Amino acid sequence: MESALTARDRVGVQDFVLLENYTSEAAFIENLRKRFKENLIYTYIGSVLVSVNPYRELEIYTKNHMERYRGVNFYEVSPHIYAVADNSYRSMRTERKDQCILISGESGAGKTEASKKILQYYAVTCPASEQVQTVKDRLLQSNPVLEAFGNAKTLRNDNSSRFGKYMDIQFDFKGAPVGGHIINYLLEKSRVVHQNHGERNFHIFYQLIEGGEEDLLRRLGLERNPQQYQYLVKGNCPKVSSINDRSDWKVVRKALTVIGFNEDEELLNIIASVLHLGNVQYGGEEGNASITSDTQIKYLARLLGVNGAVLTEALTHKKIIAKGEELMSPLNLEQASSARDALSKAVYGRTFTWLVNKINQMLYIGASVTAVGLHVYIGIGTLSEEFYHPVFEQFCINYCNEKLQQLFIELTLKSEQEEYESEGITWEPVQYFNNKIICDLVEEKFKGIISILDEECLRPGDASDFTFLEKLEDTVGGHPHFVTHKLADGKTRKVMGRDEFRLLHYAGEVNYNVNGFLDKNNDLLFRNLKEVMCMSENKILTQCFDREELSDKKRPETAATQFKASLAKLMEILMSKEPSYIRCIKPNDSKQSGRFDEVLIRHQVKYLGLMENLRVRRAGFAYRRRYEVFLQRYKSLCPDTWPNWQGKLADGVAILVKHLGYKPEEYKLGRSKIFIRFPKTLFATEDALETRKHSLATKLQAGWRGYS
Ligand code: AOV
Repeated sequence: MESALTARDRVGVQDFVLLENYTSEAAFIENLRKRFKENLIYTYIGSVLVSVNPYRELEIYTKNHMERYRGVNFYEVSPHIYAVADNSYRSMRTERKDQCILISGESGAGKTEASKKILQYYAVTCPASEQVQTVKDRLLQSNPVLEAFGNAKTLRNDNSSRFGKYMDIQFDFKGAPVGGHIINYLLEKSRVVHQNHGERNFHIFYQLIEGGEEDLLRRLGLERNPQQYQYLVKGNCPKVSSINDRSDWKVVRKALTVIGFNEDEELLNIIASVLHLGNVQYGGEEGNASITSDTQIKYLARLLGVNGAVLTEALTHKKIIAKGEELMSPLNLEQASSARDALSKAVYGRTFTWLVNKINQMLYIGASVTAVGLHVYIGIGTLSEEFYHPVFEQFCINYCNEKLQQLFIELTLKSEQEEYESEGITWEPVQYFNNKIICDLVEEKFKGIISILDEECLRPGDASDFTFLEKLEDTVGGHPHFVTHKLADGKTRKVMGRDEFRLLHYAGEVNYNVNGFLDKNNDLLFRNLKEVMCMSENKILTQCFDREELSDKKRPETAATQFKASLAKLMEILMSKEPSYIRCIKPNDSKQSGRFDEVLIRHQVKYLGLMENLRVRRAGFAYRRRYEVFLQRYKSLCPDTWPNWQGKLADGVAILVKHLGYKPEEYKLGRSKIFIRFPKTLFATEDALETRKHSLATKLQAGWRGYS
């Protein structure tokens, strides 16, 4: 039989708080490595679940596993995502408090899979009625639809979500799911018109082309060859071995039916229109773009339900108002191409939001039956700098991560403090890095980076990405977390480009290139293109492009400001819930099972703030357990508590630990829990238990009865 000591040596500890040297990053990584080698992908930091993507199917998600985690205490069984799911569900039911599960990690680390596992767990284990079954089915089926429209193959992940997702499930008083709601954040619209080498556009385009029935494609004017479409050839990657577009198409069609869609035709018209738009080519004089062939326009007019001539004019001209008069000014080739691309992005982006709203309508059963909710927030995968030139989108994502980190530390500290207080144990303050300073740098009114960006976007005249950078230097130049190529003594920092600024994020430094910041933040669609879309007869587009937009004199909010507002709302929601966390780690960049790339992992441990989290959790006590659980496990080690302790639980534990020789500085007794300061104390007790079991087994074999 393997002793507790050798088992620990082999598989590491299942909770990082039990690491002897808890401040050592090397020890942390070593523990992850040991467990990963044994296919133990889950480890706790207290109540936080750390998960390492195994890149292989593990036999740990069966119905039996679900049963094993149902209703058991967090620490009684080995760490698992089902334990987190079950724990949140039970807290929601017993404490009647909204719960949320926050899943974060970089692209490809396993966030989406984790959320699916949680949904599956609830789908199988929660009680159901016929009505509930419909909600369950719709909830499950919303995934393939959202993935088809919002996911794409990137270099890092063949099925990468290109948007942030917040999903909540409502339960009735019996604990059955009765409704749901999804909020989407920051869809990467630029992917519609451009993909990096080795990447693809959103899955739905390829699914339609590969899987669409012959007569459907004929109606849409599409050919069964993705290489024919300008918007699909940029990444030079039409096929991916792990993806079967044809069968995925069938899954999506079926899912749309289950969800209860009846706008399939309009939706597919829009998808086809985007492909046709991409093939609109311009020729003509430099300053005077014209469309070379009207084939696409004919299809576009029909599919979008707009007038072809008006659309053609809007794709080649810009409406300007001079001295109260409307004039059509011709666009040059570059302007015309970017107007076309802006239209494609707007059409796709708004359709995506429409789709999410539509799914929400289908998931909405009626507020009256709602008792409490369970919320799952899936963060946006961080992109690594090696592959992407950090630009505007990256800036927004990192800002989001910065806010989530702030929330995470605050809430972890808060819950630690609350537990100490409720247990009547003195709280010992913990030193930690507060990243509020960086959040402020980005979002502060008037002098934060977003405010300065908006100011430049609104300023008529010569405003450009460079003037934005200059203004940044003037305003936040001296900030300790902001750097540009300019040095204080007027010299130049050689390692940085003149079009870059660097932010010192809590997770590390990132250089952002300012090119495109103003355009992307403005996210403008020429007025005449908007007008055309407002006249569309496509049932979906009439809901996406509202005529009121045209009469609205006020400028629409910029992209960064909208994002800031939606983040603020999200933080508010999350703050009001009981949080659980899942931190996902990607073990290597080649999507291989069994490969543990230490450099990559160390980087993630850092930016997920795991060491900081462990420090906060370990600041006082490494281990805590409810009295009954502690007594149940170790009562056999003391003749006074064996076989059953009849008195008060706290007294039993006090007698037990005295018998075990615990020194006063090693532990504290709270109202309902014992707190143990060092892992070694607990390990000694575990080893004693193992020895006792071993000797008992030997004695039993020899026919012995009684205590010893
Ligand atoms: P992500 O959500 O974190 O990336 P995914 O959940 O899509 O990452 O995971 C990427 C791939 O890793 C999946 O397609 C699976 O092949 C594999 N994988 C992840 N978790 C598991 C698991 N528990 N068991 C087996 N395989 C797994 V992104 O959406 O790019 O940020 O935006």
